[in-house]
Amino acid sequence: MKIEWYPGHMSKTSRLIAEVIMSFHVIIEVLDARLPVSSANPVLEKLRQNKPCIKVLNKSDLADPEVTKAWVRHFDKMRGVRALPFDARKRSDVGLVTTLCKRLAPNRCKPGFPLRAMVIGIPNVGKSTLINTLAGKRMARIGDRPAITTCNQQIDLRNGIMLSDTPGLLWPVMDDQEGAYRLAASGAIGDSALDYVEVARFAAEYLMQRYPKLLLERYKLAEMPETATALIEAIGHLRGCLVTGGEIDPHRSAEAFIRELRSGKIGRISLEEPS
Ligand SMILES: Nc1nc2c(ncn2[C@@H]2O[C@H](COP(=O)(O)OP(=O)(O)OP(=O)(O)O)[C@@H](O)[C@H]2O)c(=O)[nH]1
Ligand SMILES: [Mg+2]
Repeated sequence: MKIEWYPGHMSKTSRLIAEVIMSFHVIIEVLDARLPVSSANPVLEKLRQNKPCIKVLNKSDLADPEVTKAWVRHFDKMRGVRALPFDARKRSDVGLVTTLCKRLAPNRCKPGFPLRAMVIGIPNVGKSTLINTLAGKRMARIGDRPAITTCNQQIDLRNGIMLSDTPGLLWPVMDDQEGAYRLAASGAIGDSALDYVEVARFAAEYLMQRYPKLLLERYKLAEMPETATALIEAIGHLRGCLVTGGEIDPHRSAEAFIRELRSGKIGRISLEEPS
């Protein structure tokens, strides 16, 4: 099944961002640390042009730490880009973002000259969480499913910085379907646009190759099943995902596996690495 998800509010958001982006001084692009390339929106990259940009590698608490280090080295080679591994829920991490914003727009943050920063990124990546942590209180609605924020919201941090929260944005045509499957595995795509069995098979194949030990430990397997389908069946059996008659329910098994992957229960996993 081809994955494509572009609900109506996204095309409206895309137009709105295009209209106002030039009035911002810094762009804070929130990426998923587990898939920093697949979670980078090519439309936003184009709209941003040469605006100073902080790439926040969020949810790094769920990603493989060695791979995240390699991504930071990769991004820091790019001109005008600073990458920060991040956990947006942690207050201790957020000071770095404000310091970096001020460094990137040194003539702002003065009385009458607020620094305007726009927080952009794909759905469910943690934009509103980052804003709430920066503000020190719950200003933006958050939730563990995509498309929680559906319109722009301005938040005054009261330290000379004005932030704009934006709805998660994907792009109309997803040519890179491997990337789309990574996005689906991470939780950025709405349930209506994906087949859990296929996404679970895709993720299982990758994990069997790259993180076999974590799978064997989590599911207490003596040896790795030969195929991704057999692995998901074994997980379904273990989690009691059965239909009447005692057969394994493939859909519930796939969902159970994806839920555990997304929440980090299998371990710290990155779904892509710098080539
Ligand atoms: N483990 C982990 N979870 C996070 C982190 N940041 C955010 N989350 C969780 O990710 C989920 C989505 O967070 P939101 O802040 O609503 O994401 P968003 O990017 O604003 O999503 P949309 O408004 O739908 O585009 C919530 O359940 C957060 O608690 C993080 O750094 N680590
Ligand atoms: Mg949001």
